[in-house]
Amino acid sequence: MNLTEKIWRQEGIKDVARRALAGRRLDEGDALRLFQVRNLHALAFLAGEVCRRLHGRRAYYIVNRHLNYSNLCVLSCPFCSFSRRKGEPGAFELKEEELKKRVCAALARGITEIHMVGGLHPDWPLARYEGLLKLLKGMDVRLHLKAFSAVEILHFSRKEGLSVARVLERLRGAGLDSLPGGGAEIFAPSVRRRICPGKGTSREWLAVHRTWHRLGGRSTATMLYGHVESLRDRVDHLRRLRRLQDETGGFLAFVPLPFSPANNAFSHLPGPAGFDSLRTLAVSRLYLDNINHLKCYWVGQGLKLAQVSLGYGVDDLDGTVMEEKIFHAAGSASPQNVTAADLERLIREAGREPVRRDSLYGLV
Ligand code: V47
Ligand code: SF4
Repeated sequence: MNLTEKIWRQEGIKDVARRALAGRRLDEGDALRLFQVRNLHALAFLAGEVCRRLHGRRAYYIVNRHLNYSNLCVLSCPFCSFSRRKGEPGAFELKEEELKKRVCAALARGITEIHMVGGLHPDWPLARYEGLLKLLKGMDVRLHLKAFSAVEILHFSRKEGLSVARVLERLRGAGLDSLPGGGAEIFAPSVRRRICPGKGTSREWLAVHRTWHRLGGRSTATMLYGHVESLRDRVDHLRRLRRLQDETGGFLAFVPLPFSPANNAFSHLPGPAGFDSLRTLAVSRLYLDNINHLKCYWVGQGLKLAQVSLGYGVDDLDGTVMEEKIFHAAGSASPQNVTAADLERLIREAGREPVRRDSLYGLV
């Protein structure tokens, strides 16, 4: 018996490890057992092997810019440090001219994607969001517009009295290319009631992505972990995503987001340990056998942990991001001026081959 097998036996996961290596689908019980593993090396080996079969030595990054049009929000999720009410200190709404200036500077730095989200704005009509998309597309038709989380889409649909499908069609007509994965949080209703009351159900979040996928669109999925949820809740979240992906195949990547505790109503919680984050990434890689890419969002995880995560099943570090507000409002100390060269160096130092990708994982 080699050392790896010995560790699997010690951890009681030899059968799960064998199934994973044979390319067989793991069930929820398997995922829960993997979440309880104490020796991370056992998971690194397995998730690393699955990642290698999918992507070889390649690890992806994108030259992109995040853009928040406003932080005004009709909700006040207790984990959120970003949102403000009208007139509150720190509240902002970017005028079209300001958005244009930011995107113009980013285009000069070679971005191929804008990732644009905001709070649930109390007043703006759908036409305003259509106008933003048209404005950005007008600056460079090749620019990929990844915008509006499922929760924003639901908000637009309720405010306008339009179906989700109609809202998505109108936004696509204005230039929307893909949906980001925000707002998923944790799907279990008992957790949602505590962390994001009023935000809509998991069914609604999944229905927005299902509708978008049926329209031929692609999207990403997230999970906000490390607050009040249990490991069972995480497994339940992954299960619901895997089921939808079996149905539509529309998710490009999964992005676990670590809860950041500064400046919000959950600041008494510590946030997940690095150990927990690596374990969560590895289990996600092993359980989500139908989502091709696993992204470690370095802004939330920190650059050093993001680099280490490349040994735990991760094949994508997201991008240059340029200006990030949501995690920084919640205490992130990640730098705001990371370049493509920085990301390439991190990836190379981890023994992987850096690949600059576009938004659909084509090579740039
Ligand atoms: O929807 C908010 C989360 C999301 C906190 O799709 C928080 O590729 C941790 O969705 N601590 C926005 N998380 C970011 C996001 C994202 C990021 C990178 C890539 C992609 C992608 C999506 O951040 C929100 C919410 O789920 N969030 N506050 C917090 N205090
Ligand atoms: Fe608003 Fe989103 Fe923050 Fe909740 S997480 S308060 S919906 S911006």
